[in-house]
Amino acid sequence: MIRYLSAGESHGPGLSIIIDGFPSNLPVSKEKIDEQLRRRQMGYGRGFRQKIETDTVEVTSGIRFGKTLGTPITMNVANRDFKNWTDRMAVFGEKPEDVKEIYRPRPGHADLAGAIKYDHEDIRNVLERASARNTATIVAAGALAKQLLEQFDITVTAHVVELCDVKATEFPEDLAALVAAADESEVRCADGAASAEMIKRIDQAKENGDTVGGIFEVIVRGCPIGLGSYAMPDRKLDGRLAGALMSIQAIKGVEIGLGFEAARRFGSQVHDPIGYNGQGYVRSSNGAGGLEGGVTNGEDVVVRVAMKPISTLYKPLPSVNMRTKETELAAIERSDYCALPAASVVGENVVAWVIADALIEKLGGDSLEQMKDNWSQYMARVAKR
Ligand code: EPS
Repeated sequence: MIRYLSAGESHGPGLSIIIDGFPSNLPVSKEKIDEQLRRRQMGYGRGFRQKIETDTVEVTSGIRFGKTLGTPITMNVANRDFKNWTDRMAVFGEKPEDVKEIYRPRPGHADLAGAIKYDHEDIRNVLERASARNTATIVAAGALAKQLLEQFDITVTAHVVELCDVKATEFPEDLAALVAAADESEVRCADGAASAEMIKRIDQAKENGDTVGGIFEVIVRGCPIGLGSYAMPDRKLDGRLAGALMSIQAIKGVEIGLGFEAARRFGSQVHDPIGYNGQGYVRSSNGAGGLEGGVTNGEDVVVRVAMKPISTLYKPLPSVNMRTKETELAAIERSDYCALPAASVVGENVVAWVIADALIEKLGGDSLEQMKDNWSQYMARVAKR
């Protein structure tokens, strides 16, 4: 089992994550972690903040000479913007007299419930941690997970399939071509025509002081049969994926394979016939999205994730001043118009984390060498069935 604890405020000194349970002797590239952090910062529709930040990771434990030790790994990502917030976000000292407090919660944000739950007058105390800035640490963890999965030829990729009312309809079937096309697109959408339309929708939102969300798809290729389990609800891999993805800021829905569409069809149009090709079991379709009974079935794991539009609106919705109880417009915090392309990168890394967790659970092993031995043995058994 791998686990992590993360910490950090959006405009505080920085973000941290401590990871426990990674096997020893895994070669780790800092560049590959920084690359995922860089991808997370990209995308059309981001606000001014990304011009300030160039996220990179500083590792302060758990890695020696480029390999994991099997001990807790600590990673830190500095907030470059903190230098502009040293008075308002000071860790110690008195609150400055002129500090601008926030009393008007934004509909859709954690502002209202958070301020009541934790007894904060100044909503900044809530939004700093609720902020999607924190996804930088999750991505750093996912980037590490990806490096473990690479050792077993398991790849995780993501692309945007819908943005507001625009749907991608034509994208390459070949995975490498799909990824290349998504990488080319400013909205990470592999359908060129839809991409252009999506950009227009973001411009429209920006002009109207509004925001847009959408749907991205994550594809895991190379998963062996047998990750996760049907034996206990909390061991089901589909539940674990959905839980992890739903924990990303602004995510409101997750579907696996056909997802909600399966509910509209007869069973014969949903389930994937089983064949045998002399080497293993094969399917002629993948409506299950690679998961049956909470266990991987050897097909691609396919997950689609819905992100709501960001809740900070430059043309704000009505809210209530929590001090005076008067109806006022919600507060405006500097924000993005659309963070869907970034969310797809976050989702990709979160899925990598969950799959790595399931792989470690399946193969056991305190070291990479033990994992590889167990992999060979398991794959040999699978081949005999
Ligand atoms: C966010 C608001 C914006 C985003 C931020 C998430 O930050 P700021 O208020 O500093 O402009 O840019 O996302 C990031 C900083 C990031 O790195 O993803 C929010 O309110 O959630």
